[in-house]
Amino acid sequence: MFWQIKSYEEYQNAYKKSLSEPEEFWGEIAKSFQWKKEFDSVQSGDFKKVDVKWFEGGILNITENALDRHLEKRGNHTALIFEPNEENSETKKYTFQELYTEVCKTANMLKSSGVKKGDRVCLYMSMVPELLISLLACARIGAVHTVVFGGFSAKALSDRINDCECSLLITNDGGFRGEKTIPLKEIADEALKTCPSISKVIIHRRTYSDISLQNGRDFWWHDLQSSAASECPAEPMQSEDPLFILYTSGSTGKPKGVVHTTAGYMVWGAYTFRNVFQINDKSIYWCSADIGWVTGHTYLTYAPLINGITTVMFEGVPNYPHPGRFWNVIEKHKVSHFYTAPTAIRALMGQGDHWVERAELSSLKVLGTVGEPINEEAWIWYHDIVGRKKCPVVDTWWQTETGGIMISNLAGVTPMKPSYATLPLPGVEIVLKNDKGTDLTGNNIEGNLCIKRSWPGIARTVFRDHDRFKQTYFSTYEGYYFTGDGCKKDENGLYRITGRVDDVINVSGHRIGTAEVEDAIDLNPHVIESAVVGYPHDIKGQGIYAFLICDQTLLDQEEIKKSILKTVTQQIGPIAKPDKIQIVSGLPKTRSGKIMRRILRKIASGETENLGDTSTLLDPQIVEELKEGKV
Ligand code: 7RM
Repeated sequence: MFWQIKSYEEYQNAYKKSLSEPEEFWGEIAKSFQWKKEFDSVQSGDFKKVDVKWFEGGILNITENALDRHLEKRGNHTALIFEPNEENSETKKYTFQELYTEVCKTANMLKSSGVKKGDRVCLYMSMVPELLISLLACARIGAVHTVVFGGFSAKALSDRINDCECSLLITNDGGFRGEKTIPLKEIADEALKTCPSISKVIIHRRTYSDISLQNGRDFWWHDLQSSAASECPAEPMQSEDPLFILYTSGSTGKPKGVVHTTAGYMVWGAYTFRNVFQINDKSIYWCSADIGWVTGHTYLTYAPLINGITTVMFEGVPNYPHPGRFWNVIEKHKVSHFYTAPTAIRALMGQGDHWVERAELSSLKVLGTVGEPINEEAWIWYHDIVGRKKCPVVDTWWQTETGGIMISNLAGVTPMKPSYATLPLPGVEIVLKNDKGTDLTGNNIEGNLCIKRSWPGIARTVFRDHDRFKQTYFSTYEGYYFTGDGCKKDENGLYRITGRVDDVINVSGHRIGTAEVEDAIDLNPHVIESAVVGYPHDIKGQGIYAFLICDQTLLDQEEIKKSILKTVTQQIGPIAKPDKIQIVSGLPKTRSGKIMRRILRKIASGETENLGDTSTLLDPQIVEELKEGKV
């Protein structure tokens, strides 16, 4: 592809041009994709009005770019390799031609189930090929997919379905995840008790678990899909038609339904993928993320297929049936490009080098990380032990809202530095600001990470709540997209993301809002008040620490704690369970009643000195109790 950057100099030129002549720069790149009708204008709108549009006037379908476009020359090339949970059961492979047929059949199944362009379809599934196929099938007919991670609870699922009024749900009977079987259909049944918009459920059979089917509502995938026609014309979509909604947590309120549109997302994902990973036609690429998160959307599903390369999908978990599983998968499928999260790297690092060393990993060319800051020790282990010092490591910073990678080195092309995401991609104009909103300039600075201009992949809105979109991302610093992350710039101008500066906790690369966890905990009848903060955790990056004021009806603290964990699991899911719970008699509040989270964060981190100014507290004594408190 002419837009693949091959040297540091080319990177510098591309970066400069992307800012000085953005229309020409992105216009040329976008033309290399397949359009039913080419766009009339490249970009309009800005971050003041928050009305960004890309490639207006264009008509396309993203699945024609991911599938049809490759059929003639690469129809027999492997598009998807599925590696099941059980190490010894059979892997499944799909060529581009086979994947195309499956997507068309599934699209026809959705159509005959009544799904129309613009309808929202919820996917609550485990990591099986049919999940990836379902995403593409929705896109094929212009339905908007909204994937809910299979680890979320019935309540979390129904909240999401109701927020965007999905008409159809696709799920599995159950999902395999390591030693566990997740009863997806059972959880979905519970959720659907409060989801009036859902009129049909399609169940893909995976675990053969015993489930009940509701007459007239529930249908088996294999009954409907096998008889569907194997050609399905791709729905003509406007560039700015919505492609998907994905819920993500912020510092306040319920998770937001982030909306991505078609053309800009496609161009951004494909462009960043090829350049960051430096793939070629023979690349075999494995992204270990679950499709329930944005990484699984952009870099497991869309970007690799649009680039016509093989994507590997793994159903299981890193340590099942043993801590060498990841490395065995790489060996088995001759993976050349591997993309995972720091939390997995840290967990596997702790299992000892022999698990890595006994696998034959010579196929590896590039290693990537995403989701949270990677500490230097984990970076070096990944580079030296997994990559045998031969593979560049790309540390890719981005967010659900950015659609694709924003800051990263380009593998083997631009400089790398342990724990640094390094340099912005073309089109990404970074500004670091202090809390007062002043731009910080030069090198050796640290501030709040903002982006000054729009790029093709940015989310366009929060579903049916554009004000919240504006408020959340564009009101802290007017005219700028504020990421919620802190960032350092070193003496050479390389960027290092330091973590969230808002009330979002990053647990194993999963974003969890403290307010969301507090709201869940507060539903427990024993709880009077709660405050939740993050604290450093060796494996997860951050852990969840809850301070609770409880009533006196349950005297056994262990009972209370158990009950809290149950409440959180019911309201959100096991991923939001606090790692530590401290029951307290009061919280550090100012006279105006605001909880001083700064103090709680320090106490949760085990920092009991230098708590800063506590004189404004209503009851400074409480700090002493918290410091001494038992967890
Ligand atoms: C892709 C994804 C976004 C948040 C983001 C950061 C953190 C992601 C990195 C990172 C340091 C990285 N989307 N984050 N990548 N921090 N270095 N390379 O994770 O919406 O789920 O999370 O994740 O705090 O704001 S996300």
